[in-house]
Amino acid sequence: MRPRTPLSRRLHGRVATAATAVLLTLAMAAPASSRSEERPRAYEVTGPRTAAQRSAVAATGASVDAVRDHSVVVTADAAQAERIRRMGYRLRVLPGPPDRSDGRKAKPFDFPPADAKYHNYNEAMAEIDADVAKYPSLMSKQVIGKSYEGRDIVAVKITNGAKAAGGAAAAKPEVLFTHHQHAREHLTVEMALYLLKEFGSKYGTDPRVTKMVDSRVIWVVPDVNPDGGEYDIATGTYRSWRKNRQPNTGSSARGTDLNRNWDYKWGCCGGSSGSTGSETYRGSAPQSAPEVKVVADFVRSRIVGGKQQIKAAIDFHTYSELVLWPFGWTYDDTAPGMTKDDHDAFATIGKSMAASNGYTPEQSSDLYITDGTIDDWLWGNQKIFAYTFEMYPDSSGAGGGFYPPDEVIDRETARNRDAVLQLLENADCMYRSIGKEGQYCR
Ligand code: 3K0
Ligand code: ZN
Repeated sequence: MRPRTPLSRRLHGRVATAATAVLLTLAMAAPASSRSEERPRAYEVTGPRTAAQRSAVAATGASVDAVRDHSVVVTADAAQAERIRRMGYRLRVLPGPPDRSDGRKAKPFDFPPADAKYHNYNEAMAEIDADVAKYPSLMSKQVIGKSYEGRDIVAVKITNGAKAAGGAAAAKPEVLFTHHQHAREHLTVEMALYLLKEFGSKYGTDPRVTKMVDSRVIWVVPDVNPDGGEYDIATGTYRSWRKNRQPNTGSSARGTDLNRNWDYKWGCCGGSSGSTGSETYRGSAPQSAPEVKVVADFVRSRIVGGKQQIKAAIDFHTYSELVLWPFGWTYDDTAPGMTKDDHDAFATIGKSMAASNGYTPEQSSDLYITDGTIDDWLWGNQKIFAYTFEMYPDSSGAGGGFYPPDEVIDRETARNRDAVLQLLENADCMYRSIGKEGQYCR
């Protein structure tokens, strides 16, 4: 394994503070339904220190939601919690999602009143349509397929001359931004809406934005998991839902973890679960989740003349403030399909992006082993330099975990502006970052 910044430094500030404890206590006022025994619950697990120990915790089928120097936060059902306990670790139940009702009732399928600035599915689609209507020469929208429950999954194309089919746009390096694979990670949809606004409104005045919109094709898929997202907010009380909403044959448990369902080393390595009830259920087969198939087909459709046009990508998640790169299926830095030069280019640009947004850069498997993730597929199968950004907050405490208050949306989306521009600027030759443009890009 490559040398790493000491964990204690990387995790500076991630340990719960007294203020956090107060907030957590207040948040205990969450309705009983979110704390019921049948539902998975959030736990702090004290003891795991190494990636191997964290992978063993994840292999129970719990999702590992945050990593600290000698503990993790997981979402686990009772059986998974018991297995983790039997490993000798101490578990502490964490409060359920916060109550943001402000004492008022939320509309069905809407965010609670105190988080009204978040966009539900219809609001996000309306915002996208408004942006496309406002910047018709820069943006166009495509419906690339449907979710399990029949919602449109859309891709927005941003480039000067976006309406032109092929032609001038065909030669431009393409970059993909995907959002909201995990239902409860709503801040990622706001990130997508920010990108549309930024590229539309700053074109012609901001030189970096203008240059990228002129010379790249930017694809934004704002909502990969609309069914899961809507389910998460349907009752006015956050449900902490992660997966999609597809039924599973022979089981009452619904949902596939989309980020374990991609067709590369699917289920290979103990980084996902074969149990339908698990938070990291990998699905019945690679791409068995319609949402994954839709996005994968879209990516494959960008192979023109035998060449994949998409050169780089970011898949946005929350939380932990991380910049991650592949592979997740192995601890090794280099592996079949990942040369030293590939790894060095990933790491160099990953670290540079992290320097701008203050996130922690590392290989995905430094956290824990995963398999069937989008990044491993995008790189392993399509040779697209794919990163995962885990957005704000850095810990499960004061920042609100998966549910940061809507006051942070503007700050935490704009925080990634420079990193996104850096990726776009590097996309024509990622190997330039390691001084090997001549070898790889001529
Ligand atoms: O590539 C990765 O390591 C993905 C990390 C991601 C996941 O799918 O486990 N973390 S999250 O579920 O907490 N957003
Ligand atoms: Zn996620």
